[in-house]
Amino acid sequence: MIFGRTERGKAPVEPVTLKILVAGGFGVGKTTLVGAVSEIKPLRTEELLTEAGRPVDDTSGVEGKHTTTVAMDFGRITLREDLVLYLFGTPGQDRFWFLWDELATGALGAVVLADTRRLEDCFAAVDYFERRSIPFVVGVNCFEGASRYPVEDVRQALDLDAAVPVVLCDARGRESVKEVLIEVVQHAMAYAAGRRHTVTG
Ligand SMILES: Nc1nc2c(ncn2[C@@H]2O[C@H](COP(=O)(O)OP(=O)(O)OP(=O)(O)O)[C@@H](O)[C@H]2O)c(=O)[nH]1
Ligand SMILES: [Mg+2]
Repeated sequence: MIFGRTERGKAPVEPVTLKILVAGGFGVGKTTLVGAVSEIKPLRTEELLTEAGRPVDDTSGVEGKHTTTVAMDFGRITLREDLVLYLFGTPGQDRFWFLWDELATGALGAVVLADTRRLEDCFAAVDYFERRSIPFVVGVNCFEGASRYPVEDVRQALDLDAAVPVVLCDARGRESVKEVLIEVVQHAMAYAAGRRHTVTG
């Protein structure tokens, strides 16, 4: 393709499709992230947060939040002509943990979204991917009003391996989210190549 013109006679490329999970604690911006980049109308499974859920659904920091994901988010983005990502956003609340194994099946990699005001909320997601050897990157969703920390401080606080990329992002921004996704794909590829090397070498 040159400036929008398809070269004649060239067979269309069958894109590689990869599954990426978007995980992290309650209200950290997972649904927002999938919605910001998806080129199809994202499938959402949002339910209203209710008065009954108030004691367990801690919305401090995201007071404008009225809904929560109860099963998953689904979106799609074409990163390159030959590379399509299917994005699966997980539910953030602990009571939906039973869905995670289903969602994680076949995932190439994951984004763990973090909010520096509630960093501990993403421990469980980090732990989940570490245990299953699913490569992940940490995306620090920079909410206004939250203090900015150097990525190395976040890495230390989460006790991450030096190889795990930590990137600052805005879950509402398409370009910012695309950068995070490119990082996940690159990290997952490097991880897979490293494993092949270990197995064959
Ligand atoms: N200021 C700001 N608000 C954001 C950002 N990302 C998300 N929000 C807001 O924060 C709230 C939570 O976003 P969601 O995308 O629903 O979070 P979630 O992680 O999917 O939440 P659960 O599914 O309930 O775990 C929403 O009201 C968003 O509009 C951000 O980068 N900055
Ligand atoms: Mg959600």
